[in-house]
Amino acid sequence: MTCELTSTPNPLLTELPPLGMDAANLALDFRQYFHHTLGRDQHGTPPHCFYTALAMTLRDRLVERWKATDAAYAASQCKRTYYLSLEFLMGRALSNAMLNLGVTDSTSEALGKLGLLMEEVAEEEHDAGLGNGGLGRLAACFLDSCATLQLPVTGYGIRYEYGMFRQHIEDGYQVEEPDHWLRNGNPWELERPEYTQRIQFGGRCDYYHDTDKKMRVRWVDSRDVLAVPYDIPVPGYQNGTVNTLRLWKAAATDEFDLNEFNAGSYTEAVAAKNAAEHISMVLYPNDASENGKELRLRQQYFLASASLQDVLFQWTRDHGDDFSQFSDRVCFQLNDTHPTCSVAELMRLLMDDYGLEWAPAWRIVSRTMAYTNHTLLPEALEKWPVRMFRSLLPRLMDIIFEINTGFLNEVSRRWPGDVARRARMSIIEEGPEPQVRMAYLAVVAGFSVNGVAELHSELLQQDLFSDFYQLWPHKFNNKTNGVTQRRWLASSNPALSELISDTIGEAWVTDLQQLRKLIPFSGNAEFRAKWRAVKQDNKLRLAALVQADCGVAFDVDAMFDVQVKRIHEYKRQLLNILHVIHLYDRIKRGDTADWTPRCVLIGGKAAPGYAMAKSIIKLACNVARVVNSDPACDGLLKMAYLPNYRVTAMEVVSPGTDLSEQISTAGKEASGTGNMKFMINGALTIGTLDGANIEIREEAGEDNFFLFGLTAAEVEAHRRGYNPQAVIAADPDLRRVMQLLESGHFNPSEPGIFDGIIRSLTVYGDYWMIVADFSSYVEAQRQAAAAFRDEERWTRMSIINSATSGKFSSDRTIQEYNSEIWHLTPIAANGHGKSATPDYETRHDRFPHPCPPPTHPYPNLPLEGEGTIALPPASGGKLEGGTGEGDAGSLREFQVDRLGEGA
Ligand code: 26Q
Repeated sequence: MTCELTSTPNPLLTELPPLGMDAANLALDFRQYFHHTLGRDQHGTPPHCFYTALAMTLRDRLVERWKATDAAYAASQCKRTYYLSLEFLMGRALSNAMLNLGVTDSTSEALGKLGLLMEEVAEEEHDAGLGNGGLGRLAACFLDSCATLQLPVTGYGIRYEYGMFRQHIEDGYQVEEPDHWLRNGNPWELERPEYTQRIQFGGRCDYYHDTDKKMRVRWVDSRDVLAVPYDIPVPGYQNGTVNTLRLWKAAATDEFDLNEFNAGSYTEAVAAKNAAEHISMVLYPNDASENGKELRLRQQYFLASASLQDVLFQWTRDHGDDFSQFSDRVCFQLNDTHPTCSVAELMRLLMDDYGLEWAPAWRIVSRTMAYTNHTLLPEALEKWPVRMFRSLLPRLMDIIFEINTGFLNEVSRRWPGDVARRARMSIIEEGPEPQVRMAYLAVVAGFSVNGVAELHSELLQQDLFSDFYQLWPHKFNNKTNGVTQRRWLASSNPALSELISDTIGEAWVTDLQQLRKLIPFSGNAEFRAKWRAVKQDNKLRLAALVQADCGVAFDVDAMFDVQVKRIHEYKRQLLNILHVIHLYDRIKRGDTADWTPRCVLIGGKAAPGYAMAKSIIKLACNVARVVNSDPACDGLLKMAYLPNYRVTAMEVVSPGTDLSEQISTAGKEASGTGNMKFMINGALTIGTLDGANIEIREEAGEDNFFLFGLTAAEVEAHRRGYNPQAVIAADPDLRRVMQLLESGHFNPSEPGIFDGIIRSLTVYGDYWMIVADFSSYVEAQRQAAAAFRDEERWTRMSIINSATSGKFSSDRTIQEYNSEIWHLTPIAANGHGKSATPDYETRHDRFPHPCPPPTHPYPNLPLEGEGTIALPPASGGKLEGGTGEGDAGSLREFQVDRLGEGA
């Protein structure tokens, strides 16, 4: 039961005076929380209490704006997007909240008065590591951009009790440890038990005729689980907007206990409760699908069903059971296939719970679902055995068969008699163990299918989804990824941010293309000196981290050469390690003329079951040990393996990096987003023509990028008749590297442990083309080293990289999602929660490319002669502004002149 406080003016509901944003008010609230809420004093206070008191102080300010934002969205009846994702890799929230509220300085002052150091308090926060890597962090960057653009977008995910495991390195081996990130509580979340949903599993379908003699379906005899929402505020940048990330926790139903209890078994009742709560217990730590794990399918359906029921609950509260406007007002963005159960679940809810017929339900589903693909790797494409699917989700399985029947009929109409094509395109893969192909389900149902970089989207159309592209070319589009500059520059690199703002103003914080204004300053020696000084400071910070976590001393005058990302064969950390061995070999042979001292840092987690990835970690650690303990390498080469790489580590790593390693086999990395974080912070990239690297190089100019390796097309062509052993034999550098490896030089007391790696490069045919790309990589590394020795040249290139990184803001990405897929109108949360900066109502002037009012919600979708679709009310002047005034377009020509100068 909920309380309805609707009677006569009730003082409980009248608005409170706005909370003060100055140091005095913040300090007062902090003390209040410290003493009264947390009940602490001078004796033995655990350090996390200081953090909690501060988080609560800031959260109050967020909640003010949160409620105002909710009210503004409700009042405008605007269209909304729901971003469905099994992962949200949020990292820490504290400094982001301060930045976006505009209270970083006043908070620091307040804490200072209380004898506390902000940096120390902030260190107490655990990362919210509810994601594996790129896909999860992308979701977090997108939420930040949506709030900053004042778009009504809600994230839906799972509140995992245990996020991404913590990684230790013991004797060079990865050791996983559970990440109990909620141990000290989570001050940012708000439990909302009043919006609990019920989720069904198992049981069977009961087909019956209703009172109108219509055939209906009931899902009966199911084992149910409750989904309890926890809301997390997502603040926009100093604009009064706070959006919501709603995370679901699994809980047992009451009758769960009761049934078992009545059967006389208390312990079984508790065990059953446990089983229910397992669903949200742990994030799967694989960033390629772990096929066939039933618990993972449970998680996926749990998220889909809870979120859709929640959306439909809100819809019917506002519109009754009139769904005629639903697809004009609602969009679901599926973050990869993981939430694709949503397609069938929305059909089920509309038909079985709300009484719609198949055709109108399908019309709604196929106009509201949009799908983003994040991988081309065949092993990462999700498939579920029909048998498992049917026993866990019987009603959904029936619906998927029905969708497939309708779809295959369409295929037959388009390609009569083409049986092979029907089998190829079927959502159900036939075979001894038939499987549901989740990506095909998403493509069939979605009105939009996008890849995450130009090359990737192109390959989706030409390769993975080519049959579907022929059938429905209008569905396919590209949305090149981006990252939020608020976290990845403003917050994580304060010194560079200050230098940039002092030089070109602060507008880059919400309009990253403004960085182009830095291009002319690359020619200014004084500015270059300042840029270098900032980089040196950031390298000191990174060196301190490496010293603390790896026990290796990095010299800040050396080139910091960094590769941090998940460990995967296709990302080719092995190629990087082979290059280090090559440098070591050169040192040992005395080939050190014109040497550039280098510190190589590798970091990242391996999926616990991925043996080859774990061997690669071990090899990196062993090579590091040999290099670092050989006096011949002193002052020339150092190497370290950074344990437990995560969002918070990247906040120190990217500002302190000189050279960013983006060296995947061409055609395999969908986009990459680490590459963008490094570029924004002024690192130069050594990379292949893969993912977003291609676009990074286009923006920076080819002279400011160290390119090597086969292209995606060449990789495929190369496979025919490729003989890596012949290539090794013909390359003396690589031959010596392989000899060192094979001789056991890096594993004298652990014979044979790298045989798997060696064989993968030789007798198993080098699938990832490491041998094929080796010499070209070494040459690009030589060029990078030579460029680094000329510090003025390197600084110029560094500035140009940062200055031309504007495209890689997630603000741009989200503007594109919005103008081409979602068609949302920005809504300002005016007049409610006050912002620290008074000008937030006109903040849209900051965006150079406002979303135009939609002319047609789905510009590419042919309508079936049913007239135009009603649009949400246009937003007055809100869409105006940013016509290019103050934009840096004219600097492009300047750049063309300057690029290459001195290069
Ligand atoms: C699926 C089923 C069962 C268990 C696990 C999974 C699973 C989980 C995570 C599959 C894939 C992922 C994550 C994929 C990922 O992070 N992909 C990356 O997405 C980035 C954002 O678009 C891209 O930049 C990267 O290129 C891409 O590898």
